[in-house]
Amino acid sequence: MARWLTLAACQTGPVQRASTRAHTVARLVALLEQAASAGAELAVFPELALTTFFPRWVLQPAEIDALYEAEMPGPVTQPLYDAARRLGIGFAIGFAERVMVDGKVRRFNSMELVGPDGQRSGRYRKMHVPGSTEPEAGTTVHLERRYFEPGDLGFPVFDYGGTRIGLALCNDRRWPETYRMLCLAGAEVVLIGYNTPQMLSEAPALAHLRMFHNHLPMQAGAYQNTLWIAAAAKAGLEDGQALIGGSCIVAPTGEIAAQALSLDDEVVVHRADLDLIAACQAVNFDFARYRRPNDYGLIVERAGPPAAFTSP
Ligand code: CDT
Repeated sequence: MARWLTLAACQTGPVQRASTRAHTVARLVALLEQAASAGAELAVFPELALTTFFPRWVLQPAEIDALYEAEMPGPVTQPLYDAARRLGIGFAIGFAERVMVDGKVRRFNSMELVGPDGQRSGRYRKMHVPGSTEPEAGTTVHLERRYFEPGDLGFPVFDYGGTRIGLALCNDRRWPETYRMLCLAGAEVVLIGYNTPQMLSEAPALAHLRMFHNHLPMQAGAYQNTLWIAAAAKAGLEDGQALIGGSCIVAPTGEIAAQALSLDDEVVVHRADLDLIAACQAVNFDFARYRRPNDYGLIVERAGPPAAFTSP
């Protein structure tokens, strides 16, 4: 029997620091309603969808806790979970997670997967946390490592009504390991949320490539790992910083099946043919038949210069 899953990438425009969480959640509910009315069964929201991208600032300790969620859902985010149940559509959402573990506060850049029953069905904590803990001269201030520790859950894969779902956040999408780990764990669909600045002061020569470098790894990751990908940006001018859009749904062929046109709240929907995964595997990526992990040689972390060549 043919297998289909209709995916929605729910891009948001900026979430300014002055916005209330309740106002932002109402925007997300409206996007979820649009996605459901277009027939979507599973939607993805951006990374840190509930707040401004606060790692662009050095904040005072007293300001920080208000930007994290101590529980999901909490009283303010509950309407989103209620909407999922009412509409019969699941979603994944990025948020700043604060948890107490053994009496110690831990903070992660996380994503939650919620089922069409409005119940939590998975959690991921961002593995590739970019930036620094302190502003560094000559670079765009990007302090994710000040506010989040790297994830401790690996790349889990979750069952979503018979489809295997993986999650990833922003910088993760640039790393081949993300897709390969999820693929090896059996993922069929990867949901990604991101906040990507348009300009990096340390690399003006790359400025015109920001969108290319957004789509390139997702298209390659989808193709080489036979995955569907739905990726949602937080876009537009947020608290003075321009964020790229380009939210999209990518097929296992590497093609972009649908893409956002604005830098604002926008829903992109595509009915994903899950059988395309097997077709792509049969053509090029029959891992069991052709992949040779035992023969690839010694894996050396950060290998030094190559040894002088000697003929055998
Ligand atoms: N949020 C996030 O991971 N953003 C990064 C920008 C890093 S710039 C130091 C990204 O890869 O888009």
